[in-house]
Amino acid sequence: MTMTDSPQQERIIGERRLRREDPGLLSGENRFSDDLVVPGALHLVLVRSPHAHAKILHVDANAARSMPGVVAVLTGQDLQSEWAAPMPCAWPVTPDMKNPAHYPLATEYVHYAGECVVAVVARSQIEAVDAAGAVIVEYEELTPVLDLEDAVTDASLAHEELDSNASFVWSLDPNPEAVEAAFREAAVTVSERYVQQRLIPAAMEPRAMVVVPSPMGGDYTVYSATQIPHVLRVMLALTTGIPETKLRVVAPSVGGGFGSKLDVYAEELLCLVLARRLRQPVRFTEERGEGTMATIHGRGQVQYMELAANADGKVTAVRVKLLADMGAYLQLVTPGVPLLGAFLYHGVYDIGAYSFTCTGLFTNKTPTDAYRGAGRPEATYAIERAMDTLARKLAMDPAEIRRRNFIAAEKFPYESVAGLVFDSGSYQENLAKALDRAGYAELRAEQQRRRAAGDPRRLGIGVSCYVEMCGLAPSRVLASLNYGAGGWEAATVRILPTSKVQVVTGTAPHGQGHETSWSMIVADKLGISPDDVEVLHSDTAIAPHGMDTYGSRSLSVGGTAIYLATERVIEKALKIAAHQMEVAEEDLEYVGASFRVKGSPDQQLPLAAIAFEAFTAHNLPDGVEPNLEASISWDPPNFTFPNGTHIAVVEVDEETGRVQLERYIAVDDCGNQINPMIVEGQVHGGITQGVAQALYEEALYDASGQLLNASLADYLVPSAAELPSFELGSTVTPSPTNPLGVKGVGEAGTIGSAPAVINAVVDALADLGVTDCPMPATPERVYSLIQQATAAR
Ligand code: MCN
Repeated sequence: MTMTDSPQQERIIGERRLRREDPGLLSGENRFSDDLVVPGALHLVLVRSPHAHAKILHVDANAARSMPGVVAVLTGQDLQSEWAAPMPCAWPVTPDMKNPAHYPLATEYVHYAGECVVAVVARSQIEAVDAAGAVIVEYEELTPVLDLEDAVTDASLAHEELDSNASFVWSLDPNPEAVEAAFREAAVTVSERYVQQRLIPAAMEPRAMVVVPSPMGGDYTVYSATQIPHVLRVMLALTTGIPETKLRVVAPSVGGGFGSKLDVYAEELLCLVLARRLRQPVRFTEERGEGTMATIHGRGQVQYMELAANADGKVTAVRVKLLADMGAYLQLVTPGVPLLGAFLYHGVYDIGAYSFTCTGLFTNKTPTDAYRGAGRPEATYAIERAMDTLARKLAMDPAEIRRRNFIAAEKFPYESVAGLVFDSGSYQENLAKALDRAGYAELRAEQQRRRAAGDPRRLGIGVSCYVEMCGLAPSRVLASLNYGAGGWEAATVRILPTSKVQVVTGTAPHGQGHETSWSMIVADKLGISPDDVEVLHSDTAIAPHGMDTYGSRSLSVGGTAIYLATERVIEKALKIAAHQMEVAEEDLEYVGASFRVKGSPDQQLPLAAIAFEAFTAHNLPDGVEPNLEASISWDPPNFTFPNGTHIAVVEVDEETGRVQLERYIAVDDCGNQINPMIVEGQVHGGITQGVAQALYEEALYDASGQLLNASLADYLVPSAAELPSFELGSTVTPSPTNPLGVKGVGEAGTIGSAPAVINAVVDALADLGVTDCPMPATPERVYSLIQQATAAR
């Protein structure tokens, strides 16, 4: 049976249903990790390194130990025997990748400002904070490695035991001769350098956790604001030596993550081993300023991007060299982040020759890791900015140069030069719809009018077309990339005796509305109300199998697993119905939550009756087990490839350098949509994060490696007030990768938006001779670009 087998049934998939999660989240009724009341819980506070790079000479904890309420003050040395293994990096991208041992507390050296050095445990938070202030650590300061390009050749080393700052070099160079030939024969080439500044994730809920040991010891419940309860359980077991069966991980309500909670953090490990050692619950909640240094950072790359093209604008080759800032240590998937973009630097264009090399480098800064889009916003930025440069060199309209290079709709499934198979898409249609929605011709006319009139409010129009790979799956492909886990997802669907339905999913939502979406998938298939479907998740005791939520995988992998499990439940119910009605299975059809005899709609048996029969098991056919339940683990055959066109319209004030985002148009193709309202919400949030990178956000360090904007008063996270209403549209090319025909959407907005905005800023100033604008396009930066361009004329 497929979705199209039951046309008479009322469709729930595709409805704009309000998220059932929101009342609890918005009213304060839901409980987040820090809200959990755990009697007797001790409080962990960390003494962190004030230096970017230093040797620890001496720790004096005597005064702190004797302070009121203090239970323990422990150094890295004190806790070293607790660890079965160092902190995990699950993505060793090359066999010779350098990965300096990383323990939750530093022992000999510190490698970034904010690294944990001493754990202070006290009966109250305030007592722990006071005692932490009394710990004296003597350091010998060492030269920090801070600049990514300098790190390549720098005599200083971020890690004293390594012989260079490189962690790995990873290449994808399927046909070097073809690339050489294309550049040799090119009529025009583009050679650009782009900087992906470091970004600080700013989820509404900071990281928080509490570990509760069983009264007799030996079993532990770990509550954490994490995106990955399942992966975390495995990693906690491997790192502490506690058997996995003795660990239950629960992610209560989680207030956003954007990739930053896809990690195994020192504080999670510390709370667990301290609970084991002290036989009491231990909790930790980070302060916002602490989080800006101790939670991973995003991006942090320098990109050298080259295009070869012929005279009519057809791109013949793309060559990329990337420097990727790992920060001080490799966190869970740090080295893999650039690889997630490695296959996509030719974007939506049909290109014959491709070369990509990435060097991962250590610096003495906060470790980087996955941040919304992870590798794909960076790739899209590079190709989309370079395409605009090419258009300018050829005096061609940016939309026209894209049209000439798109992968044609009839070429799907399309085997890319980088070795991927793009599932489906209609890139021309995305562009046409977005241009139409924007009123592109009128915008260009208005731009000319303002230029001719010498209007200081310059208009800029930026186009960006993207494709991404998400739904991180086929486990075999992940194996070929050396990724340390599979890409499947698990689901159980069970119909209870009273015909209410329980869904157990391995996904771990933290703002994506899975309870709503998953209930819609099941309700649509069963012909019941979504209100009768309960969705259970994020607790390894309830959902023991799962690969969690990241990489816009949850719907295309986890949602599909639920769809397939529901199908299996119906298949079992069909057997029972046929037996009860004394007809052949082939003579029955499933419509409106009932099995009915084909051609005799009056002869029917409701699913509710079968659910009760399956429970009493009084009259089941031979060989059919009691209960209506099915569990599956689904491993998709391919990634999904969402795509789209985004257009930003900005006004740049020539007199102040201020950039105002006037309009934002996005046409996205995420295949069939389960809930268009959730899709739009995801796109809104995603666009906002990309606009934030383009215009506002950047982690700034001083020459000694101190983070200068470590508070939300200094680090500019935009609010609704900075943004226009987004104008959204969609194209639907169902993905053949899964039976729902869906592709992910959780990161799409972030991937398309930063290049659209910067292309618009550069477009506004292009007639002055401006060809690039580094991110973020702050008024100061834009103003000085205008001054330099004007002076050079
Ligand atoms: N959806 C749909 N139809 C589609 C595609 C998606 O109805 N064709 C719905 C899904 O059913 C789901 C939601 O959109 O309810 C997102 O689905 P999906 O694209 O599969 O992404 P994930 O659920 O795997 O979410 C991960 C993604 C990532 S990688 C980041 S980062 C991110 C994001 O989601 N972080 C978020 N969105 C976020 N939203 C919030 N509020 N907070 C975060 O931290």
